[in-house]
This record gives sequence, structure tokens and C-alpha cells, in this order.
Amino acid sequence: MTENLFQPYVLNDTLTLENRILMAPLTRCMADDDLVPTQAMADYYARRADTGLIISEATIIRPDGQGYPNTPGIFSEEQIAGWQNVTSAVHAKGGKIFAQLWHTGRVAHPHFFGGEYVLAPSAKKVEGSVPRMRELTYTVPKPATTEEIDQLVADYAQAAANAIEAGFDGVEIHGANGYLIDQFLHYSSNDREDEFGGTPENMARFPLAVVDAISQQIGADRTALRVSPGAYFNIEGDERDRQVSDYLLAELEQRELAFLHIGIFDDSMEFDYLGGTASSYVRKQYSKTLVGVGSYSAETGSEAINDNKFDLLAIGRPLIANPDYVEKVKKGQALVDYSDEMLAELV
Ligand code: FNR
Ligand code: 8K6
Repeated sequence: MTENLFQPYVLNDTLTLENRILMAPLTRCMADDDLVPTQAMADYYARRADTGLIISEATIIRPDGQGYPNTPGIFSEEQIAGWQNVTSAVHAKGGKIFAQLWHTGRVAHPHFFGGEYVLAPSAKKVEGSVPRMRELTYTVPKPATTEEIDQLVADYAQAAANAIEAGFDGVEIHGANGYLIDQFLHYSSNDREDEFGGTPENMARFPLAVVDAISQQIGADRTALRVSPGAYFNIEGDERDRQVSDYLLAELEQRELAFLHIGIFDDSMEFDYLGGTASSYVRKQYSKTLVGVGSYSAETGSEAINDNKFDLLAIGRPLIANPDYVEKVKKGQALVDYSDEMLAELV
């Protein structure tokens, strides 16, 4: 039934995955107070080293990218050393791991970094407040200046270099789920009138600058990107967003990234302006390696790969509930159901 998941997959000249099950990036808020990955995190990731590729929990590129408590960083020496411990543990068990690079933009909160404001494309705030810290209401962001945008691009590239120094096999740029990069790609969060807003080409300029700066720094073969063409989290959709995505995907088609990964919680969700699900839309616009995700079981994911809906399957919540997910699926054993209470502990 699920045999295709256990076939190796050649990503490119430098990377071959042993199977097609990826661990989806999962924020766990368990780094120490200096945002350094702990030994418990190294053990947690090592237990999942038999997935074809682990994508780390989202990891902030610099202090003002933080939007949740105790999310790890990759900008200080201590953080790089902490990640080195994680990647060694994963490699010792024969696994591979990419770092997911994150800046939350307007979903950041000054509380976490002692700042006065958060940066975003435009002065358009997201409704609501920080999960688990509901007293922290989101603020109206300061629109980033051109110089600040250039600095952000440079800081993404530096974070990618730090990830390689820390032993990661590559990086996935977090361009999904309504965070900074995604904020540039949607009209509801980007009303700029300069070269970063107003047209698909302008709105994709910052995301592509990050992709290109990182590709140049560490190689396109070790650079991946996660996108959410359908707005569903931290952001409102707009029909015009479709043209921005079309443009972005056409540009990405010309680059040789390791893979493109959909950011979604449930891939049966349909978007009017995409003419269907996020994965079916991207598959039509982009011919290279695509990672699907979102409420799949091994069986439904295997079927989707068989039907050529995507090439690789990322699994999130079931891997929180089952550290031995790959082994269990292979042997046809029953899985433990995920529940939100499991987030309290790293198992
Ligand atoms: C997530 N997700 C997520 N996505 C991402 O790009 N970076 C992240 O750090 C996180 N963090 C995160 C934490 C938790 C607790 C959950 C439940 C989800 C989304 C995740 O990668 C995935 O897309 C969804 O969970 C859908 O896949 P599953 O869980 O249905 O297999
Ligand atoms: C505690 C911080 C965790 C931050 C990372 C994201 C975690 C998301 C947890 C569940 C959110 C579900 C959102 C689903 C949106 C579907 C909209 C229809």
C-alpha cells in the first residue's frame, strides 16, 4: 500500500533521500532562554532520523524575528553550537536535516526582543495576540525601509551560512503561513508603492532576493522554500494574490532549488482564487520537486504521490505523536493519535 514512500529519492547531485517521508517543520517552543537548542531537542530530532529528511522547527534569523516564546535562533555562537549538537545526533543515526529559516515580520512581538516596533512590508497589523501569551496583542508594524530590506536579505544569507556551519544539510526558507516573506506576497499585508509593492514582480522581489542570496551563499541545491499561495493563517487572501503566486512560481521554475514545499494544515482546503487546493495549483505552475503536506496519513500521502500530486510527503502532527512513525508505517503497525496536549513535552 505505501511502498512508494520507501523508495529513495534523488533531490540533486548532492542529496539523495533514503525515503519519501519528511518530518514537517514543527515549532515546539523548547529552546532555552537564550534561544539555544537543548540536549532534549537533539534527542527528539535524533529519534526521528529515519525520516528521509527532517526539516527543523522554524528558527529565527535575528532577534526581531521572534513571535513566540523559546523558539530557537541561529544568529549567536551559542545557538550555532547548540544546533551543531542536534545535527551531529541526527547524522550519527544516518539522518539528514535542513534548518527552517524564519522571520515572523508583523507576527513578531517587541516583548521578545525588547524593541520598540516590529518590521513588515506595510503598517498593516495582524489581528489577535501571541498564542500562550494572550496579553501580548499584535502591534502595528513599521514598514521596512529599502535599507532595512537589504539588511534583512543579508541577515537571511548569514543565517544560511550559520546553518551550514552548524552542520545542517541545507535550509528551507520559511516563506509560508503569513510570516515576513509571505507578508510581501499578499495584498492584504503589502500596500507598498515602491519597488516592493503594487505589482506581482515588485511583491515577489524581496522573497526572490532572499532565495537568490541564500542560493549564492550555500548553493541552490541546498536551498528549499516553503510557500502558502492560499492565505489561511495570520493573513487574509485577495483574488489578486493569484497573479503574485503565478509570477513567483514562474521565477522559481527557472532556479534549481532543492525543493518547493507547500505550507498548509489541511491540503483538502480549496481556494477560489487558486482554482482548487494549494498543492494542485502549485503542481500546475511548477514542474520540479514538490513536497506535499497537510492532514495526510501514510496511505493518503502514498496515494497522492502515486497520482503524481507531489513527489515527497511531509508529516507533522503524527510525527509528534509517533517518534517511530517510519518504522510503524513500514511494519503496518497502529499509530498513536496526535493530541494538542502532546505539545507540552518533547518525546
Ligand atoms: C506547525 N507547522 C509549522 N510550519 C512551519 O512551516 N514551521 C513551523 O515551525 C511550524 N510549526 C508548527 C507547530 C505545530 C505544533 C503544528 C501543529 C504545525 C505546520 C506543519 O509544518 C504542517 O504543515 C502541518 O502540521 C500540517 O501537517 P500535518 O500535521 O497534518 O501532518
Ligand atoms: C506556540 C507557538 C506555535 C506557533 C507555530 C504554529 C503552530 C500552529 C498551531 C495550530 C494552529 C492551527 C492553525 C490552523 C489554521 C487553519 C485555518 C483554517
